[in-house]
Amino acid sequence: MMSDTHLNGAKTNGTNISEVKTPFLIGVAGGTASGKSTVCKRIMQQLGQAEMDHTQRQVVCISQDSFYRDLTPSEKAKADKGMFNFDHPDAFNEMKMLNVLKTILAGQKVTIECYDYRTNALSEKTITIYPADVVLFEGILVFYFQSIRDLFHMKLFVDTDSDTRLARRVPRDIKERGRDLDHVLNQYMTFVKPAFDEFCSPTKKFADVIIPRGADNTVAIDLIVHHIGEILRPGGNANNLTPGP
Ligand code: UZR
Ligand code: MG
Repeated sequence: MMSDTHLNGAKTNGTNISEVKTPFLIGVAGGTASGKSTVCKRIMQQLGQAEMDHTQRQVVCISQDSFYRDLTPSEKAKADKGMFNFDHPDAFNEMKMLNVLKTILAGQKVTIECYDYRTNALSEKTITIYPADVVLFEGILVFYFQSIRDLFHMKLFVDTDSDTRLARRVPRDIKERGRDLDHVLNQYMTFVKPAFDEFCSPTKKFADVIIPRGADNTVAIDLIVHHIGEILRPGGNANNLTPGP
């Protein structure tokens, strides 16, 4: 949603608020293992920001994984057996997402907890997001919640075939997330696939840009990067965005 207000409305009540850096907030949704994180990484790399110190980085990326809610002991026991549905909207803390994104849009620094897939819980590790010109927020359900969806200035949906996604998800869960094959396939058929069809896939309609084939789609990424580059350019729109709606 890129209304005139975002692009032009640098003043409220006669006060120039352009000193407050309101980032351009981009939502990146798509099914599991569609390549959301890679698309975000490519966008950051192409903008030449990835290697920069994060205190001065103009483009930062955060993941919806950081907003899984705390599980009750019985939910935790289910999760350990692969019987908790992490692909359902109820698994997320909507208020926390909303508060953090609003803080970011207000140009303030925030600290975000990182998620540990091996323990199915937030870890001790945190990252601090400093005021940035562009913030990418990626996750399976970032367009599901209307309150969150309404905050984005631009919405991207990474659209990768489900067989490709499954072929990526299996080795990733085994290698990086410490699972065995039976567990991964069982979880996929029980929770991941039905939840994708019910909650994630329908949010494609909210996207401004749909990226087929994910990170392989260099043309789409180039176009997006070009647009972001325009925003970051001195005198570009990043200097006069109003805080999110
Ligand atoms: P991406 N997920 C886990 O596997 N374990 C957890 O503790 C938390 C989440 C999975 C979740 C979803 N599903 O499919 C995936 N399950 O992380 C989303 N089961 O992450 O978009 O990177 O694939
Ligand atoms: Mg991911």
